[in-house]
Amino acid sequence: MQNNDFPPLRAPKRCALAHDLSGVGRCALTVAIPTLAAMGIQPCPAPTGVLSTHTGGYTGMAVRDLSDYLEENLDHWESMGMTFDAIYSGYLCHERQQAVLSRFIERQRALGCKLVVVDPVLGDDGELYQKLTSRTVSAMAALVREADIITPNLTEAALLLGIPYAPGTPESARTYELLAALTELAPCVVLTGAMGAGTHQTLAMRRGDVGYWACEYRHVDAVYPGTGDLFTSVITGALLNGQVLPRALEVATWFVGEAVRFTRLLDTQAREGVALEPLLPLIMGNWAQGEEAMLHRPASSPVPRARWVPRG
Ligand code: PXL
Repeated sequence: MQNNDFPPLRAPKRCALAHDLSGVGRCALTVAIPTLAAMGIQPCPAPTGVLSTHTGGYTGMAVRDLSDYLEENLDHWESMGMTFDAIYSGYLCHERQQAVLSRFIERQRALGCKLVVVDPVLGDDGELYQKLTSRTVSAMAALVREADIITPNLTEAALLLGIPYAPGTPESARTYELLAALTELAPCVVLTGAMGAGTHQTLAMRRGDVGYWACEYRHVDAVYPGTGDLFTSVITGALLNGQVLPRALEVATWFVGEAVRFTRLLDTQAREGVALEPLLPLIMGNWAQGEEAMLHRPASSPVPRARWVPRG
């Protein structure tokens, strides 16, 4: 390799990852680690638990809650003076992990950590994931208050706000109200799975905004677990690479769409998640930290553009 083939000589940014390690059924760490690494970020996993499979669409899985280990892991990092550019959390194996993570976030912020992403992994389609309880919901409702960005789906948004689940988000006045309520929990909200008449959208709003960003995507009639983890991983990687929020929204929406469409063609079991591995080159090579540098290769589908929807 010639010297000038190297990327710019700077150490990769570090992201602490508090998610479970599920061996089969791509989600959590098995999605976040490769995605962030492909985006030029160093993933530092602090597992919340280990499972033989994720809990959606499988039964009888082997599970170990790693709450004690998680605390030791984070304490060890801190005793070495480790600092992180970002902290990104997802699935909690026990509600007591909230206090452990909140303390870690607080101490890392004091050391200069500028980005805390909490994906409040709780459920989908109006249902809590199996094994989670109302105590997990309360713990997550506390943890999101430590975040800079939260990325709920509509089910998780309803659970966090304690309101009934309403599939779809029809007209913009209600969407605005829902996003504004979520920005009272965290300064920035990215909402997935919004549906209106015939359109599917991801949405983003910052606290105090008088509108929100909406990014439309082509619906595919297939549901894969772990797409929320993939989406938030790309959002996190894009923000760490210097992208602005609407661009991060566009790239994450596009990449998840590509993964879903590709996987659909393979005819694999939905519960195995999206076949992410062959698609990683699509988000590689963005070390140049520029708007368009994100997309190393021509996209097979165009990257959607986010639209600003002013308050109605
Ligand atoms: O993708 C979210 C997720 C993460 N981790 C575990 C899960 C799920 C969703 O079902 O079961 C263990």
